[in-house]
Amino acid sequence: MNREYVDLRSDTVTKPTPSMRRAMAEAEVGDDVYGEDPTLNRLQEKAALLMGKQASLFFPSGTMANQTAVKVHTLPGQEVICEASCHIYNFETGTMAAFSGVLPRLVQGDHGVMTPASVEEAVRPKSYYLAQSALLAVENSHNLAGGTVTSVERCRELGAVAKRKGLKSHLDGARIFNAAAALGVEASTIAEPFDSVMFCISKGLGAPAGSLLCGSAEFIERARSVRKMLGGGMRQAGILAAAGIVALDEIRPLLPKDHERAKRLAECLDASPHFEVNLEVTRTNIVMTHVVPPLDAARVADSLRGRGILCHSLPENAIRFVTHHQVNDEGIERALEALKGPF
Ligand code: TLP
Repeated sequence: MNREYVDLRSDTVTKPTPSMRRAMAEAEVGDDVYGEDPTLNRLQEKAALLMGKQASLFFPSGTMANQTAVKVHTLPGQEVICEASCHIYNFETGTMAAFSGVLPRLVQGDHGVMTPASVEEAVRPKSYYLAQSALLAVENSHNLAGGTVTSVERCRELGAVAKRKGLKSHLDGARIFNAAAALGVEASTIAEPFDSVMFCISKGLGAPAGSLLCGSAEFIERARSVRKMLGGGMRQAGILAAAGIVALDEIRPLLPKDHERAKRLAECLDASPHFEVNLEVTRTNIVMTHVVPPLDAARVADSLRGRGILCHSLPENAIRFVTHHQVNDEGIERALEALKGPF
């Protein structure tokens, strides 16, 4: 990618820092399929501690970790209750159906946030002829809704409904540290009501690859065999884990700065006649903007590319901008200049 671009397509575009590269080069490694990679074991211990769970397991991607959780928590023919615009259903290529043989039961959230009542309503009554509800999946922060955050209280209420109704619960916390920074709490407080949680080191934290699935020791043992089934046992993966440890130590504290930059972008966009942003729910590093017709989101994104700014246009005339530690204040100002148009 040309150095001149300000890349706001996603926080997944972040490249390893020199400090990560050094840690990767020097990492002590072993065969993780034998459980013998000391650096990977260190990352897994750290992840479990940060999430307040007994154990954790390293995966090459968030998708594999999420779908492993679905597989472990469900049986074929059962249902997963999830928010209508969640990643696990919309962007993971139908894996819950293809791999776990389960049905999604969608609940419409308010900017991605479900109510306990709507979840309770979606739970199927016990019956031999109905697909049985097995799992509640929550996403925090919520990507497609614009990086929106579910409060700690709401997480507790959702976890409580799942428990009361006999469902397992999983948190897609790909960006849980963004949610934690926005809420001013520890990530473990957000994860506490859920049986399992997945977080990514490859997004705003900036590591080159990897996600951690965390839960009880028994859950993680079952997840280990599902991961192997998927070909996700990676041998000397300590090379990647080393970058993940640096990401957690050095980049995690920078997330509030990404949020400030996203806020500046959101406020300027909303002040423009061409864009609308819900400023109230824009609290993390994702800015979802509605493009005001007759302007067309895809055309605007194309035109921005021509001016060195990369972003994603989405259905419903929306554009997503994602801030991360490799776009500084100057990058944001360049984006704002380009966003003045004309388009
Ligand atoms: N999100 C990506 C794209 O897939 C949309 C992005 O650019 O934001 N959960 C959530 C909430 C995610 O946002 C993502 C990736 C995943 C899971 C999957 O992670 P990966 O890409 O590692 O499989």
